[in-house]
Amino acid sequence: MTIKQADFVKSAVYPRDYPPGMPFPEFAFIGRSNVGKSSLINSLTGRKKLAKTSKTPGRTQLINYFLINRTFYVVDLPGYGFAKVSKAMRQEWNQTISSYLASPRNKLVFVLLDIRRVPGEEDLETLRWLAENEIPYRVIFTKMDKVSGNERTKCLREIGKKIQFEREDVFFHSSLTNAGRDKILEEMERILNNTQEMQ
Ligand SMILES: Nc1nc2c(ncn2[C@@H]2O[C@H](COP(=O)(O)OP(=O)(O)O)[C@@H](O)[C@H]2O)c(=O)[nH]1
Ligand SMILES: [Mg+2]
Repeated sequence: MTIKQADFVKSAVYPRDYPPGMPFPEFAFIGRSNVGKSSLINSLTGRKKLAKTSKTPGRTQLINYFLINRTFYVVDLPGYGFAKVSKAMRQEWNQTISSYLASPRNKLVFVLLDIRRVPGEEDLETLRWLAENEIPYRVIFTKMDKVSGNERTKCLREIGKKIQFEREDVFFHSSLTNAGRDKILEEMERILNNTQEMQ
């Protein structure tokens, strides 16, 4: 799939603010703050500044909707797990994320995990929640350029102690080199051609 057009649609917090779901299906990107969600969206769309990236974690508090090729949405969700915000603020973000996940949208969720980190409680909760609620999802390991082949194996072994996954069901990506991008785009295209695989 080639992405020819990518346009920012709107930011939202509450389901009533989401753009109309029909007739567009959507791919949502979720993960801890700083895992590389916005960079991945930019890499996939080939647009360097579509989604705002940041060295300072915890910047995106809103759900950002982008319309791709006028046929589907890409959704940049607020990052979870950022320690340096107040408890009240964190609860508000978690509420924003869980309302989104529970909303009856035609969606598939990409869960992003940093290849170098053992998944945290919030990652595990997200994965459990998606499985329990039968929301289709895929895992993408980010920042692959930061590990060598050996380190990658080691990291995957550690991660494998926390979450169960088949090697065929996960994706690997680097926003620096764009490695892994085409596999993810192929999967998105495949799913768009079988939208019954989405929730
Ligand atoms: N080396 C490397 N750095 C990355 C990669 N993806 C993101 N980053 C960096 O990680 C930081 C957070 O990225 P961002 O996309 O804003 O994360 P978000 O908070 O999940 O949206 C930024 O400094 C990015 O440049 C990657 O694949 N490789
Ligand atoms: Mg972001």
